[in-house]
Amino acid sequence: MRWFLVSLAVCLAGCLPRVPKQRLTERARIAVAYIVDPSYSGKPFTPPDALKARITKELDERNLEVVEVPLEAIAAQRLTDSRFLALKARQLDAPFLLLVEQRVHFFSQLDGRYRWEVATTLTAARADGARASDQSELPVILVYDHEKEPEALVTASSDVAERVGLLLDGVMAGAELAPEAGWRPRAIYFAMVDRFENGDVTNDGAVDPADPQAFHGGDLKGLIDRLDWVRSLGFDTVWLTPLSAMRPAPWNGYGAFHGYWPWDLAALEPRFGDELLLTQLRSELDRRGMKLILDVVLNHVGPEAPLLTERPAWFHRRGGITDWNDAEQLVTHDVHGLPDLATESPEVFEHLLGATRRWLHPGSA
Ligand SMILES: [Ca+2]
Ligand SMILES: [Ca+2]
Repeated sequence: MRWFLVSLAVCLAGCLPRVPKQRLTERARIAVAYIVDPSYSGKPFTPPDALKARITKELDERNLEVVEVPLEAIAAQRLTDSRFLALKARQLDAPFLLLVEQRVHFFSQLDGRYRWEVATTLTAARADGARASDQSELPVILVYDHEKEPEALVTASSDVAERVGLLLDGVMAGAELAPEAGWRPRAIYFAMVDRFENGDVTNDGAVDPADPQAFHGGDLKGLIDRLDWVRSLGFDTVWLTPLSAMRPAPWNGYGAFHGYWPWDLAALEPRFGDELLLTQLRSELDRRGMKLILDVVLNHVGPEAPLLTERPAWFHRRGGITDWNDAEQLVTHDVHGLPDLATESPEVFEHLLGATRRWLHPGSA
């Protein structure tokens, strides 16, 4: 999952407007609200003063004076949109608004050092104008075991503050921002391919619709046949369960039909059709102005997948997760017995990236 988030951050960073650094001729107020959401459990909190001070400096350089809105004003809201509206409702004649939402994840331990990630969503606007936003995932390396979320936030503060500056430059210059102008799904239809529609019985293999753990025969042809119906419900985007070749048989009594037990990440599941059909699905969606989201499993392989014997060193092999409050176990141990890939290994990373890129251009070598 990680490389996907990184590529998302890179994309959105690229979307930040390229405008010169701005400075107001007359000092103006900016209402700022901060919130750090807990990664596992607990209540939202505010970031350390050092991070706030770094952002205040960045805004001050643009002649913006920070008026901080207390956490309580937005803490009851869970979504960016509603938090921003709550901030707007509280702003005191400030012509500019800024919402800073963060989340800190423990990622892994590397050579005695601790790797964290600081995820930040920034939303800014003139009080009377359109919103602009920026999302980033910043990796942070900490040295000591006792260093936790606050230290990770402080370490990331310069990068976060610089992104605040760039975002505000765009808002102050009135630049049209790509993320707002770009595509956003209106509604996403999530289809479990094996269970959605059997459009071609010749690819079924062994199926038993009476057995909830067996394959039921759904495929890409069935999806294509039903696209008009999906669109008629108001959906403009289809999200499919993983299409890669999957474990062919149940395991411990549980069926493999869902696709989250990959067998060969780069190959299309033959029960679903072939790559020509996937390309056809893509063009049929295009024709209807719809988008496709593919689901790719990067954390593990299916039980007893060929990769386990082909590349034994690519797996953590630390046993199952026994403590769901242990952040390191959550990342490096087997979830429900699924062999956990050592995604921090460059070789594994390249394998996952290469296999995933294949899905962007089906039919290519
Ligand atoms: Ca079928
Ligand atoms: Ca893992």
